Amino acid sequence: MTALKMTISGFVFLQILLFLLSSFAPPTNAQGLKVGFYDKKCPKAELIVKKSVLDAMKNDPTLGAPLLRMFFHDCFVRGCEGSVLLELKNKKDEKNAIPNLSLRGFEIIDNAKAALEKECPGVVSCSDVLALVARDAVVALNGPSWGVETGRRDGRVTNINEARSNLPSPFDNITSLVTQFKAKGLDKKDLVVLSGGHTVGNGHCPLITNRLYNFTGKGDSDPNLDTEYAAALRKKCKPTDTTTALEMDPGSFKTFDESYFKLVSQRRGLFQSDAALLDSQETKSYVLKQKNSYGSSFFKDFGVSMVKMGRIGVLTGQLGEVRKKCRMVN
Ligand code: HEM
Ligand SMILES: *[C@@H]1O[C@H](CO)[C@@H](O)[C@H](O)[C@H]1NC(C)=O
Ligand SMILES: *[C@@H]1O[C@H](CO)[C@@H](O)[C@H](O)[C@H]1NC(C)=O
Ligand SMILES: CC(=O)N[C@H]1CO[C@H](CO)[C@@H](O)[C@@H]1O
Repeated sequence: MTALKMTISGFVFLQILLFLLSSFAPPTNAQGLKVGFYDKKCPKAELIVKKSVLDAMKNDPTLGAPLLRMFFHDCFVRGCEGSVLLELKNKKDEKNAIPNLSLRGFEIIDNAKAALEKECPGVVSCSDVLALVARDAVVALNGPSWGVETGRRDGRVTNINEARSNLPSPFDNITSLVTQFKAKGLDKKDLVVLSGGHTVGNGHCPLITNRLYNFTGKGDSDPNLDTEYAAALRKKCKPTDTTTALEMDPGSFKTFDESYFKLVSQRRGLFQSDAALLDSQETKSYVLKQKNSYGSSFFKDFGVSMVKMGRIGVLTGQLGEVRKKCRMVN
């Protein structure tokens, strides 16, 4: 009898504790997100987006990489609320910030959005289009698929300085990368997993000239860069070259696979920020575990971390708006 009483009072205590905990937990708008948010409101939404991506990539498969990167840039600046798409007359928008360098594929977002507006006007946000496009681009590059949470609404602000201060730089060290990801609610595992996005696409010479020439002022190259690879890169990038594109994952730049981790483990990551993943125990051990496709968990991990990244600073419910055109606020 007393045992039963104890159990009941223990149960009630637990309930009260849970209630208190839940009422003190910080409100996260991400609770308004769910997979299949448009299933009833616009059943064809995901199909329409997928078609736009596939049509565009059929003509130009290299669009997959910048479309994936676009979502990362959107989420890290003000959250995943479509600010990366906005254009200001004075050009002081995120698009014109230095880190954008080579963002492209905005017309694919416009096409998808136009098709969505025809099907169900005013329903599907531009920020959700970015999230869906990122997944569809990865799938089209033979990478993993994942259930994309939707239900985001669009922000009304874009600011060139916020892109400068919120996007990690290719020159960043591990401490700085970890801190910047942490500030967005992402941990070391997310950092190393999402860096795997560099299995596709290009970087440009000026981002690595420092690694190739006079790294410490003694006419040397970055000791964290494989010497043979450095020599090959010097052939492509003369010291003053500002335009040449470099495959981040040579030979498989159009295929989303785990070869990025193999390269990083061989000290052939393109940027200092890629090489830096060998400088913390946790990220290093992940890199070493993924470098062989056999037993790699990268595909599964990537979907999990992309969903997590997609929750950064979202606007849901009555917040923000659903833009009619992605380049401007309503
Ligand atoms: C960890 C911090 C990161 C840094 C410092 C970084 C930096 C960069 C830089 C400098 C470029 C080359 C831009 C150019 O020269 O045109 C690039 C390209 C790219 N990044 Fe990242 N990135 C990071 C994380 C990510 C994440 C999280 C993703 C996506 C999950 C991503 C996806 C890409 C893709 C796909 C490209 C190729 C774009 C193209 O081919 O146009 N990056 N990144
Ligand atoms: C990493 O970078 C930060 C910011 O640039 C700098 O303050 C710090 O000294 C660097 N840490 C190491 C270990 O180099
Ligand atoms: C390398 O850097 C050192 C120190 O900054 C400088 O004195 C020297 O002129 C540089 N060499 C070249 C080839 O740029
Ligand atoms: C796509 C895009 O808008 N790129 C811009 C990036 O920023 C530079 C200036 O730093 C602009 O010239 C580009 O047009």
